[in-house]
Amino acid sequence: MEEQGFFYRDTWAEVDLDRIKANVKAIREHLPEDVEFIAVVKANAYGHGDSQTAEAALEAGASMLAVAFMDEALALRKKGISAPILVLGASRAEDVNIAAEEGIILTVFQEEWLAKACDVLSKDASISLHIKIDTGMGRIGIRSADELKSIEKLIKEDSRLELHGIYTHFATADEMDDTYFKRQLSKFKDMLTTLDKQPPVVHSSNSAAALMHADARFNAVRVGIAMYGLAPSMEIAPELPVELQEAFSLHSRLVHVKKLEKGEKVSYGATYEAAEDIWVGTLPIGYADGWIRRLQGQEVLVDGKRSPIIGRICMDQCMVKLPYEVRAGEIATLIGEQGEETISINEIANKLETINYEVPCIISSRVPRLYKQDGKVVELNNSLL
Ligand code: PMH
Repeated sequence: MEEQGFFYRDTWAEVDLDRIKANVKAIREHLPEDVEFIAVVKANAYGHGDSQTAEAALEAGASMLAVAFMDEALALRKKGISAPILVLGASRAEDVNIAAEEGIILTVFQEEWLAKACDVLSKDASISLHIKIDTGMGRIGIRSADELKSIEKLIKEDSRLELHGIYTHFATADEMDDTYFKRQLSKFKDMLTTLDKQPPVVHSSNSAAALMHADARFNAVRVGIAMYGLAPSMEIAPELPVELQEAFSLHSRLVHVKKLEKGEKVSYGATYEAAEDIWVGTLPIGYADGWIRRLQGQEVLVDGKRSPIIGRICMDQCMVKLPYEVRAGEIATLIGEQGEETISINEIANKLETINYEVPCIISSRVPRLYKQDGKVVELNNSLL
């Protein structure tokens, strides 16, 4: 058995935990002290690594974690994370005992679900719940005051259930026009007034709202994207009150370098033809790593220079046009800084006509993650070995 976490391929992602901590601290400083920071670490912490990000965020001032579904919460428990974890998405009522055993907080948004969960829950078990209100996102959540009252009553009547929180989610907090946002906020406030008693944790804000809308903070915020150093949208990026630093970078090494003569072709379909004699490098990264075929033409940094990907991107490899002859073994930076140049996650998102959230999420688990803290590598995670 090899040393765990080692990797044998010349492609890896780096996650700068100091930057995640700096982002959490910068956001925290912008919030009143009594507002709890819920670190959103779903989807393997937006591709950054769930437990590593969770630990960094908790150290920097987060007090709670949020994930999308129970498996993600259980994965964090397995990795020794003992902080409160809220499951934001739907869980199966049949699974409440597992959540109860592991101290995982579930989201409730249906009366029938709650009734079933009560049936299933062991006599001596107890579980904390957050009620989700749908104020206009149209995804999951209670939509009427009557249903909210019934759910509150059911929870109050069962001593095994603790109403720990209530929340909603905004659809347009990352836009400058706040008309729809205000409508959602006012609906949430109305729903809160129908409660007999407000639970300890009331939250509505994602990164955008936490940073841009002081009136929507209540006593906790759920921060994802900003913690990773990314702006929630290009529209509000120039308006953000805090300085954020991208924590994720992606690197590979040239495994082969050759000179192509004018007229020679590259990759599947032989669609690229050298217009003159050129130097070409091969990188061991491809669409199975999340470096998808749409990234053909995107530049990578080699020797601090921008070098475009030429020809079709293959499953595990792609080719770049080098500025001049470069030794095999040189590092190619696909996302991040090299010399004077930077390729940001936003540049990749732009090329893919998508949002920055999607970029680190799609870099597949086949790409090992290397964690840096205080300028040193502190952990390697290779999901394959
Ligand atoms: N709360 C909920 C319920 C979420 O779904 C998300 C992100 C967040 C908080 C954090 O948002 P932020 O990253 O903008 O700070 N959810 C998603 C999603 O479902 N698709 O993209 C982001």
